[in-house]
Amino acid sequence: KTCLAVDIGGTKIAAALVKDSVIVTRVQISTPTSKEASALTVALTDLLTPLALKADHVAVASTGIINHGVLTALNPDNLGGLNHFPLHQVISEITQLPVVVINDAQAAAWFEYKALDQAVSDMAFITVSTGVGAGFVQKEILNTGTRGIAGHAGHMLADPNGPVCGCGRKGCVESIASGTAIGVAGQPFFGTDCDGETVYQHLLAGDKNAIAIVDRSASTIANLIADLTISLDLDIVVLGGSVGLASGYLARVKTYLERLPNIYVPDVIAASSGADAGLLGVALWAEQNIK
Ligand code: BMX
Ligand code: ZN
Repeated sequence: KTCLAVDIGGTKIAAALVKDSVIVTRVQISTPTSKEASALTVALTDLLTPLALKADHVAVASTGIINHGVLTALNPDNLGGLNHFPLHQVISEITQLPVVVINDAQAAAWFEYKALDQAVSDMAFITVSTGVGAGFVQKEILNTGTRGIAGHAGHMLADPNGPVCGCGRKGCVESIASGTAIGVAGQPFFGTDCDGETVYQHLLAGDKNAIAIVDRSASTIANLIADLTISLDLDIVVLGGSVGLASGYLARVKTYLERLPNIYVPDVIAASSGADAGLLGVALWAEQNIK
């Protein structure tokens, strides 16, 4: 069977034909920055129509809360303000194929879990990217949540005096640690065009302000890992996303974790499949869950 896998993120939408867990064809576009649902429908139609002809079913991983196929943004800022979209219905109409949809970080968690080379019962995957997402495997089962919310650990409290998050709560992990937040924190030092990558370039050049901003992100993620470990009894945490996989970031997270008592410190490893974990994970998920 050939799966048309789709990964809808805050900055890019990727689509691929996947056969036996191998990507055969892969295409990518920028996520429309419009809060009009029609912009996303048009983009998906152009992207998916040609690929659907070669597929047996469709597996979609998307940023946002996926509640029975409907996408609701927890942080609408990550989707250009779009906060409600009937993803399952729209993609069914475009492709005329069976469709499954789950959250992007949940999908990536499933791929990373299956890719582990040791027997593990409980793991968390954390992506630090446009936002901060997570997916939990508990007793060998991916927790997608009754309402699709499970895993949204990027919106746990990191600092009650922190910035207001796009979700409306003050001081979420995401509002401090995400690539977007790193970029915003860098603007007073590096100009209004500054994004996460700009800060990272300054960090690599030894800039003190950039180091402080990335360290704040890394220590926030270390505390999140500790909180998840003590609440979910984790064997291992896998860290991914463009920031999570950036040079030296994981080492910084580990430095902060090592200051904590042992019981809070799981094994922490880098994601094995960088940018494709969502695509491959949701394709694997569909094998078991397509109706
Ligand atoms: C946000 C939230 C999560 C998502 C996470 C990572 C929205 C639109 N998204 O916390 O559902 O998993 O970002 O998303 O509310 P990414 O776009 O950074 O991969
Ligand atoms: Zn939030």
